[in-house]
Amino acid sequence: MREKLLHTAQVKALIDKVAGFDNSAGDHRLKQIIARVVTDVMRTIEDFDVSPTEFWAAASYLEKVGQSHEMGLLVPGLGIEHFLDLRLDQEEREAGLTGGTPRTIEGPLYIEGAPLSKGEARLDQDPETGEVLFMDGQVKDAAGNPVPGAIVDVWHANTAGWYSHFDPSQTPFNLRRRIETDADGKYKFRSMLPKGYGVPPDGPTNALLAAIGRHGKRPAHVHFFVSAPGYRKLTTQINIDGDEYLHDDFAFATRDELIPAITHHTDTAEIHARGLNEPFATITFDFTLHKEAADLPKAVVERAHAA
Ligand code: MBD
Ligand code: FE
Repeated sequence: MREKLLHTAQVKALIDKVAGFDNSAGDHRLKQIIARVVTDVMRTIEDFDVSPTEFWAAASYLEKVGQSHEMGLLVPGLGIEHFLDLRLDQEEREAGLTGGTPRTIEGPLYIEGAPLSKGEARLDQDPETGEVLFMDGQVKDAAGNPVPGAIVDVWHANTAGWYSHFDPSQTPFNLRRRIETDADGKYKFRSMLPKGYGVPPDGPTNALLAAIGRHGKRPAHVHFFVSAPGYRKLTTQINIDGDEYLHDDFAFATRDELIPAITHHTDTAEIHARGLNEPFATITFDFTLHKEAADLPKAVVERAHAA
């Protein structure tokens, strides 16, 4: 068998220099991480006999992911954003924190600064054909007490599966709102049932997924940040039950506790009572927040947002 170059003194010395271990400047933890990542890349090259041509194809692939602003798609598509959630869950469990509404990934399509209103909001401001959705619920603490003054920051796709800001055909902040819970911790909104999302078919994320026999589809979902002073910020989503991709999400965000019952109302009197002429849907979903405490991992994830 051919000798593994990675095990030679020559390559070990190379990696030490690459990571800056031969100097005392810089950050030690970063040096360790760089050494690990570079070693793992070299190991992959060696174990799979990756040719230089193949390696440069991978390098230019990553360049294209960046140029296409698709890092936010590749990361969830490779399961890494979900893995980061699993690690936070694990750290919380180890600190004795259990229960509450499960977190799930933020995804790449949040925009800061959506219009803020008290108690209720209407999210759809652009004309759409589809099913009207009324969603309501309560923000509670772990003991079941209401949390008034919580901010429910909600965003979702339109009936074609596109998000405002990223889709130039929508007006700013369409389907994006912040709702402050009322004295009973309650929120409610009217919107349009979203359609599932698919990564751009001609983009680099889809190219990789297709090359490994996968798709880039997400089931229809609604995103939330729920926050209140003294509580841990919750990043989560609910799924629209019945979607064909419910348990086949390319971003691995579906969690059993995040699939609320959806009721489709077809009764004419009910429809008219809502001021509508077509059947509509309702979802009730409560959010349970944990109190902030020492020795817990940071619940707020800092990341760059489009603006
Ligand atoms: C989305 O709407 C989304 O939520 C994720 C995680 C990835 C791509 C599009
Ligand atoms: Fe999304």
